[in-house]
Amino acid sequence: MTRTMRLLATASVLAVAGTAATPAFAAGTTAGSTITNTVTVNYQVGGVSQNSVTATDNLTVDRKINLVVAQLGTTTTSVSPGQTAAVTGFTVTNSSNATLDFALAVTQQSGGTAAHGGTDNFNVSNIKLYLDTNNNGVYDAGTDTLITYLDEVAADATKTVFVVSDIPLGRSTGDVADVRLTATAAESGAAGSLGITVTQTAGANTSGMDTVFADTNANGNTAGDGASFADNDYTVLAAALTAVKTSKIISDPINGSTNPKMIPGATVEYCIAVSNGAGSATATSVALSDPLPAQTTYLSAFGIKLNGTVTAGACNADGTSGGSFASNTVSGTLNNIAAGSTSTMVFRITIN
Ligand SMILES: [Ca+2]
Ligand SMILES: [Ca+2]
Ligand SMILES: [Ca+2]
Ligand SMILES: [Ca+2]
Repeated sequence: MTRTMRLLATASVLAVAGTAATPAFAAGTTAGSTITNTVTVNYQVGGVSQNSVTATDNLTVDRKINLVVAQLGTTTTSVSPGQTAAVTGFTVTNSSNATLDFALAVTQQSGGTAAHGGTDNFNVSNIKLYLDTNNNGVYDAGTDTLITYLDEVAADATKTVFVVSDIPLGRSTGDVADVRLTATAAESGAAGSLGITVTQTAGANTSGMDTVFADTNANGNTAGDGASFADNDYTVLAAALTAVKTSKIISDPINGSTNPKMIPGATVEYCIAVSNGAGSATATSVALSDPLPAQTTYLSAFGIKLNGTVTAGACNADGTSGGSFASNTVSGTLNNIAAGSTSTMVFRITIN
């Protein structure tokens, strides 16, 4: 062969047949899968094509463990003191190239900056985790499933986990409780049970499926530990009710309504003014109960006036009749009291 012919032959006989690995997921080729790459060598002798020669390489794709826990939504959960089943949430994304289980744990912060900027100053109680079973991003009692871990999460899948807890009574507006959800990669094991915690392969690459932790240090996390956490929080919006009870003399049997005095037989008007602080939650079902002293007698002719107003600290005569008198006790339920508002209950007695 001439040099030119030899170069042409060299170029033409090396047809390489490769099986390109096509990533099935953003997380990459599925762990444990085999990539087979075969080369075919064609050649001639004396101008006659000979049987080709092939060579094959098989490699096993290793497992890259990556997961990200993030807070669900962008705002704190506003809660009332004593509220039960208060919901905050997280997403858990399996960015690994394998199906995994995830162990879940909730921890509470003590002090420090909460997820939305306030300072954590209380803990919630009765914490439960629920999976967003119907995938609508909202906690649905009776539909979403109580869980302690995430089972069989496919590569690239994201699960929404709700933290449902109770808020203690007695907290004030602006109090914050931060909760942290930590997910730890576990072997998928059997469906319906939590596998053992995933461990990294130590030392050199093996011919089998090795495991590498690829989780990062984003948002205060520790890189390369096969776990991820995020924080979310509850912020209290309480009502700030105050009550002021006043009395004024209306008349007496001697002076009538002109400079009346608090003598026996005198008529006295009581006013209970209930105020809700500015920036507070609306107070509902505001029920008043006022047992009368033995030295007084309820004046049924006047009755009970509810939902009146106050001007400069003095109760106005503008309520509407309602309430009840039973067992020597005056009772009434006021309309909802919004932030910065005041409402009254007014009744009269005579002095025995
Ligand atoms: Ca706390
Ligand atoms: Ca749901
Ligand atoms: Ca499992
Ligand atoms: Ca980590």
